[in-house]
Amino acid sequence: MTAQSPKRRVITFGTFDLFHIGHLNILKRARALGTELYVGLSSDELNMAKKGRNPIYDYEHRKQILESLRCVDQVFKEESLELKVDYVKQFQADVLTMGADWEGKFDFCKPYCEVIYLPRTPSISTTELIEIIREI
Ligand code: C2G
Repeated sequence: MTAQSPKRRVITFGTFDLFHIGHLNILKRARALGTELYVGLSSDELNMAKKGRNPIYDYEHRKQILESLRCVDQVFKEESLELKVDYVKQFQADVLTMGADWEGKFDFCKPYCEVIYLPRTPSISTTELIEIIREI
């Protein structure tokens, strides 16, 4: 009977539209912080609220892509940016992690879980990809 490593639930959030290497890197880095990774995937409506546009890939499409990744254990719908603490409690997360563009923005979750900001992958973003594709 091998000793089970203690569960360490990691939670992260995002839209993950036009899935790219920056998204994959942050999810792999997030998973490496613990033993399970829960991803709060922004609803189409939340993306409209956050970014003023609908995502290119709708929620179901984005969810299927994330659920196919080995490093992701569960995907749930992120309905609002204001529900972070609720989601941390709901999934009993030990760690909340986000890319460093969110540095400091989720420190209010520190009483409930560890908060870690990870380096972003340089020079790629969904917004840039949309602009490049538009110019082609
Ligand atoms: N990311 C990254 N490197 C990039 C692009 C994105 O590390 N080149 C990270 C972001 O820092 C974020 C995650 O990938 O942690 C998802 O990015 P988005 O889909 O753009 O998510 P965002 O719009 O930041 O939504 O409640 C929080 C929001 O839902 C986060």
